[in-house]
This record gives sequence, structure tokens and C-alpha cells, in this order.
Amino acid sequence: MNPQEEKKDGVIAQKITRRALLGGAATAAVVIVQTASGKAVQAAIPEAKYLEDPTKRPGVPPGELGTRSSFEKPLKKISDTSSRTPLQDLYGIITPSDLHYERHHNGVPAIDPGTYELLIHGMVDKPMAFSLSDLKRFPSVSRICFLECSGNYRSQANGQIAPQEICGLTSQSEWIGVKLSTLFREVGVSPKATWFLAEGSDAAVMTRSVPVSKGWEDAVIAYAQNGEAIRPEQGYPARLFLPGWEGNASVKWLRRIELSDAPFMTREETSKYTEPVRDKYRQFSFVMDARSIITYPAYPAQVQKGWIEIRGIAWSGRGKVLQVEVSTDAGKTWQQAHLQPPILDKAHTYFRYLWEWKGEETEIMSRVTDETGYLQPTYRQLTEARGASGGYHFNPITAWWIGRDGKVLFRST
Ligand SMILES: Nc1nc2c(c(=O)[nH]1)N[C@H]1C(S)=C(S)[C@@H](COP(=O)(O)O)O[C@H]1N2
Ligand SMILES: [Mo]
Repeated sequence: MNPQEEKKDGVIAQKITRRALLGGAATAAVVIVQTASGKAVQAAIPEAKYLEDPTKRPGVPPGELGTRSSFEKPLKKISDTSSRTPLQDLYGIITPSDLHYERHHNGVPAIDPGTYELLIHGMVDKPMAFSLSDLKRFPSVSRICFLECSGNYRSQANGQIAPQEICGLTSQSEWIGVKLSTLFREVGVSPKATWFLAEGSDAAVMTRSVPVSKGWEDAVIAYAQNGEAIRPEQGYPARLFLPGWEGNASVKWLRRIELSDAPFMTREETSKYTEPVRDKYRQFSFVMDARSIITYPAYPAQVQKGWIEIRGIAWSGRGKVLQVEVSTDAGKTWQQAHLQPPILDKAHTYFRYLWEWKGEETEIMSRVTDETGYLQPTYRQLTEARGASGGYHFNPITAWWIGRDGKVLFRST
């Protein structure tokens, strides 16, 4: 093919200029192309790639299930009771359902949707059992929210640790279901009821006490996730979903809700899911504090000198993200990052900050402020306030160290 012909084709011509401007592979030919403003410029084109004829290789026909490109291999990182979302491989705010983190206290049960029932009883006028199709007959609601385990922190001296390992126990989906308040009205919850027990039907029979006020406010009984039935790993056929609250209380494979006037003091809220604050233990600390992390550049990425778009996610269990600041000088100065819409309530929000790296050794980090004015703390502030490092609800600013060779490593503080 004669490259000169291509100057007639606006679309291809633009691709050539972009490629040439970005200075990719070795170039063997030059073509005159028109820029968007109509100016004629000379652009070099990488010959071999450009001249290949795709009509000689018919593509794969459509299939019943789509596939991920074989060049892309994002994987969850598995430990025995959880698996973590590869945050460093993702874009935007929705976690592909098959990459949603998982945390099971005793495995994923197999539940038949045909015989599934959710019982609501206790301090109610009329105890009722809802089948899955009963739940689906009520008006539905959609929430795009993060779900985060309160144990979502890992610190290691080793710098070869990716965002996934530091905080991959957070993921985001569109959750569809019925508002719990709708079911509360249906059964006639007593005005004296202040807590409810949520019980799962997994082998762990996970139970948590939740304030009734959360049920009236925004709790959802979710049966769908990102356009399809909720996945077995996420609680098929239905789970409790509590926007902004620690993942543990969003009981999966939900089979029973019991209304009461006191918390139930289950194992998950006495021996677990409480955290040290000085010499005391904090219990029922449901809300997830604001947090952010740079997901690019981050280990295992390696960067080159020039312009780099720093990217990451920020979120808060208390509402919307108000601002994200980025530091490229180890926290000495902070610059405002751009928040990429949509900026949703209790949701991962994507942020970007354009930075020219000149090759110096440095540390980059992000910090979020949520709409309540809460500012993400440093590791030191957290450990000073708590009298302990790590534990549940640990959301420190995360730094990435960049070496002169462009290697990016986790900077443990
Ligand atoms: N029934 C039941 N619900 C459960 C759990 C469980 O083991 N069993 N794990 C909890 C914990 S600790 C978390 S962090 C979230 C994880 O939800 P996911 O696996 O959909 O990410 O579910 C919670 N709900
Ligand atoms: Mo969790």
C-alpha cells in the first residue's frame, strides 16, 4: 500500500500523527497528514505495523460469553480466606465482577434460588418469609458504592508490594435490590426496635447486629450486581448491603433478619471487628473512614522521564469525596488533583494529576478530604491516636518511592 494514499483518510491520518508524536517504534516512512486544525505536517509512520493487511485474517465469530483480551491478565491475589482486587490493573470506578474482592469466613455456599427465603421476624407486627421472586416484585433501587473490608490494610517492610496487597479489599459495583425500609414497612417493624440481627446461610452462619436506623436510611437487600444476578462469591442469591459501612456487616447469603431492642453481641462484634484505641477497644465502628491510594504509578510499574498522569481512587463511607491532593515531593507540598466524574456518595472516585517527572528520586502520595471535612491521616497520626499500628479501620496515606531508574516501590512509613 502506498502510504501517500492515506492522507485522504482523516481517521487513519490522525492515528499516524498521534503515534508519531508519541514517538513509538522505529520508523521507516514519512507521510504528509492534516492535523485537526487543518495544517499539513510531516509524520513518520512505523512501516511494518501500518502496512499489515487485516483482511487476510478473519476474526473470531461472536460467542455466548465475552472474553477478556488474552493480553490482559488481571488476577485477584488469594490468601486462604480472602482474595484482593488488582487495583493497579483497573481504570475508573467499577470493579469487573469477576475481580471483586472476596472474604468468606467458611467458603461460598451453593444456594438454590428456587427454595431461597429471607425470614424477617422479632419485634415486628407480622413476621414474614420472602422468596427471591417476592423480593424482586418490590420497587428496586440502584446504588453504585464501594464495599470495603475493615481489615483492608497491609504493611510490609518490603517495597515490592502493589496497591492490591496494601488495600485490595475494596471494590465497587452497581448493586440492585430492594430497600430494607420497604421490607421493614411490609412486616411492620416496631418503633421500639433499635437493632437487627443479619444472619447468613454459609457454613460460618455469619451474624452481625446492625442499628435499625441504618435499615431505614439506606440499607439494601441486593440481588444483582453490575447488571446480572449477584455472584455466588458476593452472596447469591441475596445479601445485605450497607453503603459506606465495613464490609463485614453486609452479610452475604442473607437468610434471616431479627428485630430487637439491643445488639446481639455476636462473635463477629465481640472477639472480632473491634479495634484498639489506646487502652480501650472500639466496638460497632461501622463507618469506613475516607481513604485514597495512587494506583498508577505504583509497584510494579516502572516510569520514564516526562509527563506522567498520576491516577488513583479515593472514597469515604461518610459521603462524597470533596478533594484529593497529591504530593510529588514526599509530602512537603500538596497540589489539587482533578476528580473525574461521576463523584458519587460513598463511592470510589477516580482522580488524576498531571506531573512532569524529571528523573529525580522522590516520593509521591495522595490524601483525600471528604464532604464532612475529614482529612485522611498519616500513618504516624493514626498510630499515635490509636496507640497501635494496623488493626481494623486503618486508612493511612500511602506513599510510593520512585528511584532514579524509574522503579516504583511501596514506601513503608
Ligand atoms: N454470610 C457471610 N457474610 C459475609 C461474610 C461471610 O464470611 N459470610 N464475610 C464478610 C466480610 S468480612 C466482608 S469484608 C464482606 C466481603 O464481601 P465480598 O466477598 O462480596 O467482597 O462480606 C461480609 N459478609
Ligand atoms: Mo471483612
